[in-house]
Amino acid sequence: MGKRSKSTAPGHAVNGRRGILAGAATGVIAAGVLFAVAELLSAFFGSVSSPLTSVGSTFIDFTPAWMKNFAIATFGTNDKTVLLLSMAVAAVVLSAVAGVVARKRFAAGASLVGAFAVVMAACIVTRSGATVLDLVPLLAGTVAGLWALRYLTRAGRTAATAPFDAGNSAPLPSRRAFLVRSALVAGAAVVVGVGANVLSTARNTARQVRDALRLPAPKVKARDLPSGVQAAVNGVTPFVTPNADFYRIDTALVVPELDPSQWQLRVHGMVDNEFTLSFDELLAADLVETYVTLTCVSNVVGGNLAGNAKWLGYPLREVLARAKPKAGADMVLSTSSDGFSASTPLPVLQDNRDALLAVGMNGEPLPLEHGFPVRMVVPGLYGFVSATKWVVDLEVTTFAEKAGYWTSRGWSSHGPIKTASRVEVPRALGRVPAGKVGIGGSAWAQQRGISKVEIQLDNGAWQPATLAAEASVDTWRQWSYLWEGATAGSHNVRVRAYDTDGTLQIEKQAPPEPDGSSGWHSITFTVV
Ligand SMILES: Nc1nc2c(c(=O)[nH]1)N[C@H]1C(S)=C(S)[C@@H](COP(=O)(O)O)O[C@H]1N2
Ligand SMILES: [Mo]
Repeated sequence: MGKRSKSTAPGHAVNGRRGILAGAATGVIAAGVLFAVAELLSAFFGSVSSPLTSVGSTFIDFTPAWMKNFAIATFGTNDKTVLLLSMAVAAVVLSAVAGVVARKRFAAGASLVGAFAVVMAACIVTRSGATVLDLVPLLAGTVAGLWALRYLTRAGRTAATAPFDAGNSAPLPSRRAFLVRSALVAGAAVVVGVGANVLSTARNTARQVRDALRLPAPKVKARDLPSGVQAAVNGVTPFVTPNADFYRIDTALVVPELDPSQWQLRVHGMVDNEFTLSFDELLAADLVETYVTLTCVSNVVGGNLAGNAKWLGYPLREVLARAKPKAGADMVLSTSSDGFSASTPLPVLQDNRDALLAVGMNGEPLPLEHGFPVRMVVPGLYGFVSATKWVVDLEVTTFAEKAGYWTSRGWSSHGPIKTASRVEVPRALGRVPAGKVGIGGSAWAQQRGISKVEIQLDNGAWQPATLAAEASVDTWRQWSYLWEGATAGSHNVRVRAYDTDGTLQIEKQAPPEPDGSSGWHSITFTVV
């Protein structure tokens, strides 16, 4: 440092602290150009052609189970935001390195960018449904990024080799030129990036078609909810979860945008009669409406990865009856447009439960995030083995032959829902006034139903809670308990449920992996 004024060879100045900063900025701006151009073009080629989307999705697919569990446990349904932020940090660091290297040896820096592009290309072409054409946006982006890298690296070198003006802190013309050029290129990247965003929103025909779609009336309407399904305690979860509040769990970094007029369901595999179903055919069939509580296997004890909705759809039993499964088949592998898959036991889809190819949720077409235009809903099974959103393919096969997405990542192949119960009021660590304290929550044992819920106050005797009305064995059931003489201080409440077979919910604490958490939920609150 401080030797800059003596340096004559450009190499020295190029490596100074300022040089590194300028190189890093050059690299980051060039990456911005690369991604902005690629995103703009990907609005025309489809979302797999977006390097950001495909790299992120590939990362999600290769995330080890423990990391996925950690992400969901720590960030819940914000896990994708955290992934995007981490990717942004990684992109900034890698592009800064490329920029610094390019400043010293342009060919080396450019090769680094090329190497990153090759990795991104590999992520793109290996996505489900991708073709070589999907490489066009990345290719164009890389050319633009390399141009920006060269343009700014040259400007930066000229600035660095200009004589250092020790007495004057104002930038010399060549330094100012570098700053101006950097700002111009960065500004252009931002404008193109924003344009890409606007364009892809405008071109989202799926959303427009969805908003204009009117679903047919069901052939079999859902039974009216009995009065009293909602427990008489303020603050208990709404019995029917509004679509906007319904938990969302999936591997899709970008929500698939399927146009119903292009949608087809291919039914094939070990069947006598393969066929494809169009969306119009599906809507013309005899649709059924039913309330089902969906539950995620990643839900921890007391967690909120569960929701209850009124679904409208076509019974999968009918789809399979038409396909005529061959003897020996024991599983249906359902696959989404973005390559997720779930293994559902064949008998479950053939018995008389309301397993649906769903098109409606709470009286509306499915929201895009919940699988528009068609998803599966299967009462009694966790979502990861049954609830495929954006479903496009049903293959009748065997568990011996095929495995679903999460099964090949350390989770179980079958996923019956375990009996669960939770305290929702009072809130954990909440404060409530002394006197009468309302306690309440939800319990579920889909397909079996809840027959009894008990609570335990401050490790005392287990006491029966009051059960709210039951809508069906496939929906959650609320419970409440009025604690009359609550005294000031810290208290603890535990809950446990029995299904209609009389089987008590498992007491042993277990984490979600591999087949769902277990344990009795317990919270602490303060009476003031
Ligand atoms: N295409 C697709 N479908 C999917 C998933 C997914 O990652 N991709 N996740 C499943 C899981 S693990 C669950 S719990 C449910 C969640 O459905 P929801 O997001 O509508 O609540 O969707 C299932 N269907
Ligand atoms: Mo899940």
